[in-house]
Amino acid sequence: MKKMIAAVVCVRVDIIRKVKRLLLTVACHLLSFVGMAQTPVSQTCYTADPASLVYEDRFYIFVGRDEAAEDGGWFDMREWRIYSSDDMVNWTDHGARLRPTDFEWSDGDAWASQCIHHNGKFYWYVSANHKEKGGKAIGVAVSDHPLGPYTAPRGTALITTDMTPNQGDFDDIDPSVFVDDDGQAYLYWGNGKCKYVKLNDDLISFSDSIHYVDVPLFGEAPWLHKHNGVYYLSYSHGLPSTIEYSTSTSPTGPWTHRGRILDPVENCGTSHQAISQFKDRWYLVYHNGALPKGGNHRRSVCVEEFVYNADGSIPNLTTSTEKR
Ligand code: FUB
Repeated sequence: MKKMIAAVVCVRVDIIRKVKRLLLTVACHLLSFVGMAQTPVSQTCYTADPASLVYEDRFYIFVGRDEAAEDGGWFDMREWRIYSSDDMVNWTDHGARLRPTDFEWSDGDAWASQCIHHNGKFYWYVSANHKEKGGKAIGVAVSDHPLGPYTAPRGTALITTDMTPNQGDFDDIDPSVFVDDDGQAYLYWGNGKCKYVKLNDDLISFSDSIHYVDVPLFGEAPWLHKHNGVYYLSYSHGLPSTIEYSTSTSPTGPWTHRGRILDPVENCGTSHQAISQFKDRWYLVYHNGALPKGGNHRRSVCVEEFVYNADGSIPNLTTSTEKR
């Protein structure tokens, strides 16, 4: 009798699971039918620190994967992943494409990254632990295709903690590279203080000295983009973090604070954003902690479309888990 009851329970659990799966699939199809984004972009793993890249009619998002346990008190990040879409509704999960251990100098912590396309190659800048020098460092991997394979062209990191002394273990994080119309590339990064260097033409080295930039309310996560000839530097501020931005007539400043793009996000202290134009529309990608069992170290990357105000300012965006 006990065996029969157990068998019936098993069959019912199985049916419930199948119905749930079916409902989820139908919901996803309905969302795509009415033109709504699947957001968060990944529903199957936690993702953070998005960086966008537009290439050949596809919108790519490069992220770090959050693998902390539900009660985990700190980041557990071991890989960088890529997602892409050609309609901002349906997303392809390309899986893990780079790991800290792909860099000779690193032994872990896949913190924020950004990939850019320049002169036919893809340069993926990352922040990760430096196993000998300590602290976080910034390195670069290169590929002929946005999805890789990526290889590290130098045996060493590009930026290490000894180059920016006395600022703590996390000051060399969150790389963001911007190539201006004249071909000059700028690497921005930092926590606490915002820094930049002009990169050499090879994009994997620099001869410039490191500049410390005065950016109002700067916390971390710099992202530089250009719109109608104006340079926009967005970044996170405070904890729980907001996303603020400043503008300038030059990629090196001086920077004038223009406003707040995002209030603190749902269920997560940090905030990290990227901004790109795709098919004549502008998108902000960011993370929150809104997925079930999500939180500070189990974040989720989302997308929000926005329209510049008439004066070129970026509106304060009401983010949503339901619309793009
Ligand atoms: O994901 C680890 C760190 O948290 C990033 O480098 C910061 O931008 C913050 O999001």
